[in-house]
Amino acid sequence: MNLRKYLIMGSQNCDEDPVKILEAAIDAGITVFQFREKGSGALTGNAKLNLGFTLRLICSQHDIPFIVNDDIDLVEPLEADGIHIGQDDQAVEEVRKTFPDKVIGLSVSNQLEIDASPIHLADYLGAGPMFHTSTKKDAKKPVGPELVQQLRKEYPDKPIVGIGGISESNADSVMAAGADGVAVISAVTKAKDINAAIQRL
Ligand code: TZP
Ligand code: MG
Repeated sequence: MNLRKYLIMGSQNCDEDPVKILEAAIDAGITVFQFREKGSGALTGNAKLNLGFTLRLICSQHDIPFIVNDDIDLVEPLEADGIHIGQDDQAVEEVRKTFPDKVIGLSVSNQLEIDASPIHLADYLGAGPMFHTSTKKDAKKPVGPELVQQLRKEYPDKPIVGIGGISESNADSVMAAGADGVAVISAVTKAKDINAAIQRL
């Protein structure tokens, strides 16, 4: 899976129609999409499922891998290609057992979490927050691209994306630290010109 330009988004991140934002982002060259309908203002129940279906269909039509965040229950109805889990979600071992063939992404924020995680069961790692972010209210302390560097040293072949506060002005430092890609929310959803923002990323 090409992790280079990884867009994460839910309706709560969008000031305009998420469908339009996803379509513009795909046209501009994102390589993977994560549906993260979560936090204040997020849809729930059928409204969440319906938006998921719509975004999933758009990804299918453009051959963009579709990952769901946390929501184990959405994996099957949305025929997701994978699931991204955090340290406080269901254990990676269980998720791997339930979905032997899906892509599993795992968030790690520090060395303690790295040491405590079954890294070998994850297909890729999300490392961060790299920088300060206002998007995730309960985000942990920014750790900088050094975390990517550390992971790259420990796991030379593991796909890694940096996440958190990444913009066109700092993405290069995350890539230089050894990341395979950058995962962004607001750099795309809040961009005045989505095409230009993704090109510059
Ligand atoms: N996990 C760690 S930071 C973060 C998530 C979901 C939010 C990233 O949002 P932004 O707008 O790219 O900083
Ligand atoms: Mg989570």
